[in-house]
Parts: sequence; structure tokens; C-alpha cells
Amino acid sequence: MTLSLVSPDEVRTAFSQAMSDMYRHEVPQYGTLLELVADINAKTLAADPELAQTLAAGGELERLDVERHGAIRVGTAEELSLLRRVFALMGMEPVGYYDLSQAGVPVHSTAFRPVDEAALKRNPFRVFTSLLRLELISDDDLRRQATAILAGRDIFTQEARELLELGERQGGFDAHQAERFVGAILETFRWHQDATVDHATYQALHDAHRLVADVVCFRGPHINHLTPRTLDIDAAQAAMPAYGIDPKAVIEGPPPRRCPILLRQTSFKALEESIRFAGRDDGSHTARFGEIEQRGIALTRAGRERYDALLARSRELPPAADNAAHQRQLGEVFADLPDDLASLRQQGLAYFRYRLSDTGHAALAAGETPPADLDALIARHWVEALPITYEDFLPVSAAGIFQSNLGDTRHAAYASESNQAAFELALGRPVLDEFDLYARLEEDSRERLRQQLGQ
Ligand code: OOG
Ligand code: NI
Repeated sequence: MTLSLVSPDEVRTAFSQAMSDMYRHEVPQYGTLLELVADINAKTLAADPELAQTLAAGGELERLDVERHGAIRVGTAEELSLLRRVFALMGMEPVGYYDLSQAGVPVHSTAFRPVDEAALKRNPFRVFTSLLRLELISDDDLRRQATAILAGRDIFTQEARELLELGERQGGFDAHQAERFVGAILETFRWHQDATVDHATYQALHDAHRLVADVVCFRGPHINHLTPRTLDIDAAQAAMPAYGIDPKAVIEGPPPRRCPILLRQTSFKALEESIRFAGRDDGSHTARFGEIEQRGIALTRAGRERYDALLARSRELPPAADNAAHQRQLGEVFADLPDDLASLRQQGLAYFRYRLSDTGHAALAAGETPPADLDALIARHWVEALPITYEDFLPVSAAGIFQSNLGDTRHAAYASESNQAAFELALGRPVLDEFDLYARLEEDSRERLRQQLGQ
């Protein structure tokens, strides 16, 4: 009997929907956030037909409602490499390396996400995945104890492990197996009210760093937030209180711009939730929250260097009084970066997807000779340059999101080297370079164009 395998895109879509349903059930405020984002997106599109048209042309409109990212934190190399295999069956690969230790968070991370154009269009679901760096716990006894606790847990059900191996053997799943796989993997990310340790152990780990307690004291890496994509994050941030949501103080990332770049994010603060310790006494734990994001154009290495330099400059200024003042201040610093697509393109600061326009198609059909170079093709409207959306994360913003959920006690930067090699060893493969991926998307579109034009 031959097996008819479903596409990994379908498995990923089913999984992202199942995660969203589970999280809405676990954290009802996330459901409210989804409503808010849907309201704001509908209003934004109605008020800005040009934006609606650009999004539709780029294939962004169909994916808007399914689009989200999530975040998890794991404790061991084995957990991370198993998740790498699980996500591979959903068409997700590790992209980028993020070192959060500089910001006083004892983890390093990658993002599992689809990488090719068709898969990104179908459903770009991403999971920001952090690995706890136990070596950054300075107390020897506590570090050994945390290591032992983690060594004794299994974050996967037996069924999940069996299906993972089956999927790898077969090179995928049939529809029924895919459904079982999604259900079994969902268990890994479920919230457990029962901690696996007693109160004293929790407290000791919590005192080392709140994140250490979050990773070590539970049965598995509960999903700690999910993040829908909004088209107007300033409006969404402003509307949160009216929906009963308490936002973090400032929106992370670049200021509002005519041509949105990279990624802007904000979240509501983590909820205090009741838990039960192994000794049966009650306590509380604060880890889970909701976030929204607005995505813009992906920057080239040169563009990203400009972004990083401007962000660093803005961080030297005295902190602003509130989000509005913060955004104004950022806006002044970022005035140095061109804010129109033509300049971003001509100066090689951002990535674009090139496409033969209706005019180009008609001219070609009429037997006209196309202009020889890209700028002339664009100037004569044969070709459209569409922004390529940024699909990744930003380390400074991620640190801000972590931080806003770690309460008021800030940990100083860890005096450690960033260690991509150790992360990749734990992961079991190198991470992909995000710039290479965007460059390839751009180059593929140019290659298609050259073929159509016979150049
Ligand atoms: C991850 C925080 C980073 C983002 O969107 O930058 C993140 C975490 O809290 O585990 O999700
Ligand atoms: Ni996030």
C-alpha cells in the first residue's frame, strides 16, 4: 500500500492552529488580544486601500489571519535536538542565533520557521526557541541540582516519540498520522499547574534567575506566548486598555515609519498564576503572556548595520517618559534612515521581490524589447519591486520582551561569550543565516524575471 503523504505545510498549519486554540483556552486574554488585532487590522485595511493593495500583491493578505509566532524555553541539548526533528516534520528549520546573556537572560536561542517562498506564503508560523545556559548558574550545588532535575524529565509522550520516528522513516505523514502527531506534540507545550519540585527548590532556582525556575520546575516547555500580526501596532497598543489589557510600557524595535522595517513588538505583562509544589503547598508563578507584532521589510546586512547603529544611539539617550515620547525620540534618531522604498532599494538597504507587471506582460506580448537593466525596467513600469517581509526576530527587542515579563528585578549582563558553536552542537546542526535566505528569495525572483524577459 502506498502512503499518500500530506505536505509539511499542512502539518504546520494544523499545529499552529492547535497551539492557538490550546493557548486561548489556557490564557483567555490571548483570545481578547486576537479580537483586538482582528478589529485593528480590519479598520486599517478599510482606511488604507493602498496598503490593502500592496499586501494583496505580495500575497500577505491571505496569511494575515493565520500568522503568528510562539516562544518556548528548553533545558537540555536533548530536548532542543528532539524539537529540531519535530519541527523539521512541520517544514520548519532553525534560522539565526540570538544571544540573550548580554541582556542578563541566561539563554541563547534560534527561531524555527519555514524558509522557502511557497511555505512562507502558506503559513509562516515561527517558534522562538531558547535553550537555558545552565553554565551561567554560578552556584555549583544549585547548577548540579538543576541539571539532575532536567535529566530526569521527558518532555515528550511515548506516542510523540513513536510518531516522530515514524514520520522520519516515512519522510512525512498521511492525513490521519499527521493529526495524531499534532495532538501528541501539543502535549509537550501544555501548561502544568503542578510543579515537579518542592517550594524550597523552586525558590532557590527562582533566586538564581526567574527564568531558571520557569524552565526547570515544570514537566515541559509550556508555550509562554503566542503573537498575532497586526497592521498597526501603535493603534493596537493604544486600544489595549479599552479591551482590558495592560500593555508593557513601550513598543520595541524601530519607530513608526511610512515604510515599516523589520519588526515592532509589544506585549501584555505575564499573568500571576497559581501552581502547586511537589510538597502539595500552593504558590504562584509568572511566565505566560501575550504579544503582538507588526512586520516590515527585511533589511540587508548594510541596512541592518544602520539599524543597529541607530538603535544603539537611541539607547544612549535618557529614557523617555512614556511610549509616545519614546517613539518620538526614536523617530528623530531614525530620521537618518531613508523612509521610501525607492531609496531603500537604490541604496541596497532592503530586500525586494521583483515581478513583471501587467504593463510588462502587455509590452512583452506586443513584442517590445525590454530595457536591459533593472532600474530602467522599474522606471518604465515593466517591473514591480515588492518588499520582502522580515520573518525573523531582533535580539534587543527579544531581550525587552523577556525583561518586561521578568518583573522589576533585573539581572546584570552575564560575563560570558556568546556561544553559537555550543548552541549548534546542542541543536545537532548549524542554524541558517537569515541574510542568505532573504538574498536567495530576491535572487530567485530576479532569475524568474530574466527568464520571462529572455535576458
Ligand atoms: C521569548 C522572548 C522573545 C520575541 O518575540 O522577541 C520573543 C521568551 O520570552 O521566551 O518571543
Ligand atoms: Ni515573541
